[in-house]
Amino acid sequence: MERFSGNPILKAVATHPWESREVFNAAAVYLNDKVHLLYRALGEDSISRIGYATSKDGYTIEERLPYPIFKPKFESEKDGCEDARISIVEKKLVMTYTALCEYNHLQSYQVALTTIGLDDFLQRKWNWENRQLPFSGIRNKNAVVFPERINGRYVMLHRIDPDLCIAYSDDLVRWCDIKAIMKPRTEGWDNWKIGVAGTPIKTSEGWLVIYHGVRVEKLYSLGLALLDLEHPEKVLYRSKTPILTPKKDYERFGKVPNVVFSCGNVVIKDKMFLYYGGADSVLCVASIQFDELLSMVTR
Ligand code: BMA
Repeated sequence: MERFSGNPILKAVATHPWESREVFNAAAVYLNDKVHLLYRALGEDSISRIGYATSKDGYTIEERLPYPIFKPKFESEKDGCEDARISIVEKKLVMTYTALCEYNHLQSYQVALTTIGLDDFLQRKWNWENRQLPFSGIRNKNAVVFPERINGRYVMLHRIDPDLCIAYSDDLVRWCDIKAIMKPRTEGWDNWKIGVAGTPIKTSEGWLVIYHGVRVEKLYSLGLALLDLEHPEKVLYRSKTPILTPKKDYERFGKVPNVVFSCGNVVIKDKMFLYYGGADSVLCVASIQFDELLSMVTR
């Protein structure tokens, strides 16, 4: 992966109380010739909200809204809406995120899901609908919905510690057939826990999935997997080495050191753009020719 020389592309804004401390981990979607980024923002009150920025070329931020476009509404997410991921599914945007709620300093988190119409999204009418907890009471996070139904059902990847899991639904409301499809390996870059990064990308060879792997020393890297097109539980390939691992100062030093963590990727023409948080403090981008990426999983 080639890091953008202008990284980080987004930093906290001291004069915006809701995003004055850290801005990182962004969902990304390419629509109407623009990358739309929905990033995690932390401010004075330590509550995560979602901010919004756009880029035409994938690297340069051309616009950034001064207010959050999504914030906690229910008790179950009162301490933060973290790590949005977005997919376009049947003319709707489906956003998954981590709902955080703390009781007596004990963190409880779970997957949450909401949708918004494409027109509303593009017109910046932030009418988020159907906000819900797909696995109410189950401690999990890192969820993303596939951009199309597979064998008639919606499919979601998510993480029940420490595995990358799958779930299916007929209506985006009730989810079933939950199972782990990838587990941490005993050695290497993903030996503690793993979770999906952004939306799976459909290719002729299978679903290309970028995922994060954590080493027991708390080093977060990103790697690749390929899932079967018709049976996404079947893992066809998994990288032995990461495609991105913390090296630059903005990845090694920050609120949580040694972290590259991604919630979003887009393909523009022949390039894949990977948006990632550096050390849970700033938002960065790296890119690669799509052919090259594909050749890594089909070699
Ligand atoms: C995960 C999430 C991410 C974060 C990562 C590294 O569990 O909380 O938002 O980037 O840990 O700290």
